[in-house]
Amino acid sequence: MQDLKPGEVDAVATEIEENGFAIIENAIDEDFRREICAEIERLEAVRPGGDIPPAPFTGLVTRRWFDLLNDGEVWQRVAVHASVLAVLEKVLGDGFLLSTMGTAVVGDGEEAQAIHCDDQVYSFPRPHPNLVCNTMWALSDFTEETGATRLVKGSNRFDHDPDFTKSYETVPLEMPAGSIGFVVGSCYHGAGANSSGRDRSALTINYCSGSMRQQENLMLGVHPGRMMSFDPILQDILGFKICKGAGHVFAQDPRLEMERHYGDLDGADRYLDQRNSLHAERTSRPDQATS
Ligand SMILES: O=C(O)CCC(=O)C(=O)O
Repeated sequence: MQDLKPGEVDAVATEIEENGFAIIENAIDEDFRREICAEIERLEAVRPGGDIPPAPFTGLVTRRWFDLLNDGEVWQRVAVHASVLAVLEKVLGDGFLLSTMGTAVVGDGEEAQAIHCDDQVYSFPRPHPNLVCNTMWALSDFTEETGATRLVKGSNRFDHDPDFTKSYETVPLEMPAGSIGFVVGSCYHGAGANSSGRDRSALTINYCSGSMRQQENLMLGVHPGRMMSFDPILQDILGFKICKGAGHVFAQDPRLEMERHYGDLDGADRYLDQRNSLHAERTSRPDQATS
């Protein structure tokens, strides 16, 4: 798709502020969508079943792969989708960060996830400024039947976090494959139940304000030499851009020292050769060891 124009970016950001969520249709070009789906198939082959064991909150038949910046190059492009970043700048302010990237491939028969907020991890009293904004990438159609994300409209303005034991009146984030949905961190939501007989294939690419700690330890999980090979925009949102004085090395852009420190490395990380073979140990799935 064409990047959103400034007026369109403002309209999406306003809708997020009003309702807690918004959708951009046709945000993922068909070739890009297929490339991401092929990469998910590759992950299924090398780390079967996802990177975390089945659990009630994250799903019993939902496959979630993480640490994606150590996988195919396509994830580096997913993280910096131009229209997404333009909207996030309005929602989270200058200096926002990539917080965590994961897949959310909800399998047939999955029950609805508990209603929660993505910024609950920070335990800030509400109301508070926007701390988090999640983006849901629909790689297949999001319908009630496939398990479209359920949302409580306007809950981003509530003065308390949701109670996991309660049920809420929700609306489904229905959108065709190729769309991206934004869900601000204070909006009550959860993945829907999937009774469609097929997967609901999606990504959750989550961003936070520059003053918050990232949920995934991206700065430690990726080899510094590899990070130095990334697009500067991706480096910025990993935490290399100074945000209101925070994040410096010698009071300068940290990339200056990173270049001196790691610049002679070619970005190769020998650990990556054995990373997939540790999958069974990480997920306690000894029957699924791969090489
Ligand atoms: O997959 C979805 O629809 C929502 C995912 C979500 O809210 C979560 O995993 O925290």
